Amino acid sequence: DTWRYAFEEAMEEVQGKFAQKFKEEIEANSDHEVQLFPFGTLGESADIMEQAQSGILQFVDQSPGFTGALIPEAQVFFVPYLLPADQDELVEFFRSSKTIKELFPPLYADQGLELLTMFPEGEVMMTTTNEVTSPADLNEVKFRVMTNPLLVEGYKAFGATPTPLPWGEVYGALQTGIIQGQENPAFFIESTKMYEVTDYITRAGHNNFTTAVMANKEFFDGLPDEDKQLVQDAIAASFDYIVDYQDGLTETSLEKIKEAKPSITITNLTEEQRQPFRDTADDVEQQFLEIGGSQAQAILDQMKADLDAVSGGAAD
Ligand code: 6CS
Repeated sequence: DTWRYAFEEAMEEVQGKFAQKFKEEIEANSDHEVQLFPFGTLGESADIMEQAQSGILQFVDQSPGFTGALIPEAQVFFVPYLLPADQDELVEFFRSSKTIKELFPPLYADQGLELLTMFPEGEVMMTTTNEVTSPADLNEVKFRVMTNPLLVEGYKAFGATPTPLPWGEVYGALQTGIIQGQENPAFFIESTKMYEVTDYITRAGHNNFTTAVMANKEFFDGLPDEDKQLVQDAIAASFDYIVDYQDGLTETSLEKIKEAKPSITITNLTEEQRQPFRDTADDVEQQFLEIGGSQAQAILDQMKADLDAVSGGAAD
């Protein structure tokens, strides 16, 4: 039989690399086949999510940036400066997090989804048509965000005018001047040529891009135990693979961008310049508690406990 798996990126981008590894593992260890559907083949992120919920797809990769509209608790990933900047700590968090392994699965199950894993895709950077070194520079900047209410609040707090859009509309909207900024990890800015339609890349260190892989729950529940194990083993192997794959990816992607567009300005904000962005975190966290669903407080508390555990208790 054939299992259908759709994701939000191209075949050679991070989600595509993960999916290719998953396919390879499943096909090497069973008679199942996995058919991959990269971005654009079945629609936008919201479309592939619907298809996975209805069982047309068996697997889907959708990022909390979009899932937050469906599962409000998933918006926790948009409290700025919550995830650690240190890569080892970050990976350890994703490996060990009780929030991800125990608290989120029932919330995804309520939406007909078996949450299989979450993994990081890299430090998020702003790309804009004007230079940004402070929240004042974002004043009047129409800034594209994924369709997630807390991201809207976060960019309001950063001083911008947030504009939620599906991914497919972003390049054109920048090109025609409908928006003047967006955020994404460096590999994605490079592969999707965002640098062609913006002139400044700003690193405020406010977040890392989180994504999630899920199965249709009815499909997964109906699998024999050995196939459930097969899927879980393939996911674990793909997680290890994608962490290794991303080693050094941010820096090589920034180098490629500089080569393709020597006039680009890449600014890594100093701690002092980051402070006013950082100062918004408490308010955004407060808003998460208001709009993050009935489990918001429990999710936030557990997330902080998980983060404390990987930072040796130093984080707040
Ligand atoms: O910004 C977005 O919408 C997209 N960014 C990434 C890194 N992956 C998929 C998502 O659709």
